[in-house]
Amino acid sequence: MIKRAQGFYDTFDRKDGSRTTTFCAGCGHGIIHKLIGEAMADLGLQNRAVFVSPVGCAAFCYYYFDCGNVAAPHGRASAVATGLSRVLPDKVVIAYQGDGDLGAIGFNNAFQAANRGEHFACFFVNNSLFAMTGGQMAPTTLPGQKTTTTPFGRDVVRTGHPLKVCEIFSQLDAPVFIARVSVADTKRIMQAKKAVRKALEIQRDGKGYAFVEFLSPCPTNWRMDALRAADFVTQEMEAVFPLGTFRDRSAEDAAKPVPIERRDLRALLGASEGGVEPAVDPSFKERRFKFSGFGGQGVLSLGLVVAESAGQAGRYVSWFPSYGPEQRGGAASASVVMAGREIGSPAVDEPDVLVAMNRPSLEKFLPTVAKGGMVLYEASIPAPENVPAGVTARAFPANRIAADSGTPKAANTAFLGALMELNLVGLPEKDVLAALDASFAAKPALVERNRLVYAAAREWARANLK
Ligand SMILES: Cc1ncc(C[n+]2csc(CCOP(=O)(O)OP(=O)(O)O)c2C)c(N)n1
Ligand code: SF4
Repeated sequence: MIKRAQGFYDTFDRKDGSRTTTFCAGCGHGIIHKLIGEAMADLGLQNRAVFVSPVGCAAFCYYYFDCGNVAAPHGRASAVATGLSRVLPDKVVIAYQGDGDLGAIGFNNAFQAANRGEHFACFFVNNSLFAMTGGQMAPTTLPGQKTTTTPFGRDVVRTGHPLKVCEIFSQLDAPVFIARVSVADTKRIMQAKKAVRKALEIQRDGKGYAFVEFLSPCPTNWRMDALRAADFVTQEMEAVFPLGTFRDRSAEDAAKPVPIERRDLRALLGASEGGVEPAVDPSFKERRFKFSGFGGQGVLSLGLVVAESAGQAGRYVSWFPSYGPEQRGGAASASVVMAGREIGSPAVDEPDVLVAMNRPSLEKFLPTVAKGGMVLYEASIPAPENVPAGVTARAFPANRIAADSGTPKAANTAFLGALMELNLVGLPEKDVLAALDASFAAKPALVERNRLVYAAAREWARANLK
């Protein structure tokens, strides 16, 4: 009886309720999955393994492999594996990619990861075409091979020659192991099994990058039965893609450190010098702000001042800017979240407080404001007609106050004064003013001028908005 590989789940329960595998009869993916599952379990790596699925016929690896699983966008499994292995250096990371996925859309990031010698095993399944999408030509399609996009056979003059990934990667210094194997028959599967184990042992031992290419049948898109497809691999594919071990330094190489030094995030962000550690405070209600306008109005800086103040006050805080490629003149916004515990996402889809410094941003973000929320908009913008129920919208003449105070460009600081007067920031004024002053560290002449704008704005808000 054929046994289920140890590294697999007991049953392959799919979202639609079915339990069959996703592969056609005679497909190489199932065999390759089994080799990886067995090796992962035999080497005792299941609890350490994180598997990165590609897009393609093997997109559903996470239905089969009983280990950590992540799905990558098309062509990006090597990039995702790079990130995972760098932040989780104790894990064994496995990227699995088809020849369309790795050889076409994802070639550069796979190549660069190999060149950097990232710490993961890359299993590359070459079935000579894009199978999942119906059998189009891939970079690996053989000369003369018929596919749905080369119905008269691949013409190398028009479409290039088959991409020999093992040979190309062999030009790189960093990879520890590079091999091409086949799953067309039992003898070859046994060779493939050894290569899979070697690649995973290299990960277990922290030695670096390992790459295994599998020549793999796709009877469905080749329009062949399983036996003829296996023959096509051994006779046609092997003639173009010779099997063999292109590099094996696994015995000589020692374990290497992951390529990045691990650093504390706060230190990386420069918060360690004189910074305040955020404190968990369940009583602090999370506040979400959106500061919006066009580039040049200082909306990003306004968000940054509020975020810095929150940091100084010991809150958890995130600042998330968004602006167009032109930076100046285009739409710009900054999302700020402040909380009494770690923040899950810096995105603010439903702000509690919206500051809108121009009309397009008021029109764009007004409908998103949370019930009970407050909108402050520049008073020269026509009053909005569709203020959502439960939301308060107040006009505030920030431009005029800034101009009357002698610094027309400081309308953003005027908004800060109004927010403080209306108690919408929820932070001690000393922290807010310290952050405001610090934002002009490079232009000290502006410190006092912005203080004037801030004070005038508070006064106006006290008299007119309360
Ligand atoms: C960004 C993006 N572009 C295109 C596609 C469509 N697409 C899905 S699978 C695939 C090719 C998969 O071929 P391959 O990597 O060789 O895997 P196989 O299906 O042969 O196992 C393509 C182009 C997609 N899902 N995402
Ligand atoms: S289409 Fe080809 S690669 Fe995809 S599951 Fe079927 S046989 Fe396998």
